[in-house]
Amino acid sequence: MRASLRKAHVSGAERLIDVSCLKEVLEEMIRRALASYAPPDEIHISADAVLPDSITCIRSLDVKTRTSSTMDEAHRIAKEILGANGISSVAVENALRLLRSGPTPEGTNMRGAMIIDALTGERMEPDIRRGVRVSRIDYTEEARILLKNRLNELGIYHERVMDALAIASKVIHRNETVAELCWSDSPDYTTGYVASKGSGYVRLSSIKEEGSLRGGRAFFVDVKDLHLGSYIHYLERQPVIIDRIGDISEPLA
Ligand code: WAQ
Ligand code: MG
Repeated sequence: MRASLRKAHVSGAERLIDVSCLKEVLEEMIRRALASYAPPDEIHISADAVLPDSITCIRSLDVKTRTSSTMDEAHRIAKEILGANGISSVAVENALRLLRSGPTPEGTNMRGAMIIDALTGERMEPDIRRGVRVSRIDYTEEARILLKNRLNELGIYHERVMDALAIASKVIHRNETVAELCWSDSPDYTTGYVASKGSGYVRLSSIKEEGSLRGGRAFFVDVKDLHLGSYIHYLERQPVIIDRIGDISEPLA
């Protein structure tokens, strides 16, 4: 599902489900579109069949939570983790700047993500207004329930955490991805994350100003051995199911 207001993206969601749940999930998609921070004037919902044999099963990334009291502190932690993963400071600064100002040339949000060269900081996605939209990703029913219960136990459950962990786990699973940086475009959701193979999914509170409408995603890639077309095809088209849940740690101050 994707919803927009005056052509600007306001909400989206992706599922990979058994056809028997289609009606229920389509209703859920409409509920979500209508619950976005701005009431959309366009909603697109599409459903297509995938071959069961083409599905890859993966484990979700381990989850940690780092609590910051200021945006500077959250950005410092983000830089530290991204730097430790070998992402150059020019690439990190570029991503932070674009996510703060709105990644399209008009300074609005994209429907998808930026792909950024981890060394040069250059953008590589073919359409810098749309970005690359990760799709065909979901949890098995058992994994979804397990994760939801665990997040609830730790007091960090939010529908956004479930969705974002699924996206990050799919993105990081692919070898060309070095790390991801993300925060929401919703003005009232100020927790974002950095994800990588080494660090797992690290939630960072206060990563954006309360009230800011700007958000997005940056996938940092290693361009050595990168075939952009097949990388994007994996993100957008390869069906991936999370059937095992990684460790979820208690929030750290
Ligand atoms: N594929 C690629 N990019 C996407 C996708 C997707 N499937 N969905 C959203 N984006 C991009 C798009 O530019 C959005 O404007 C931006 O990301 C933010 O999307 O653990 O809610 O759905 O508490 O607003 C992080 C959760 C929440 C942190 C992120 O993102 C936590 C969130 P939103
Ligand atoms: Mg949003």
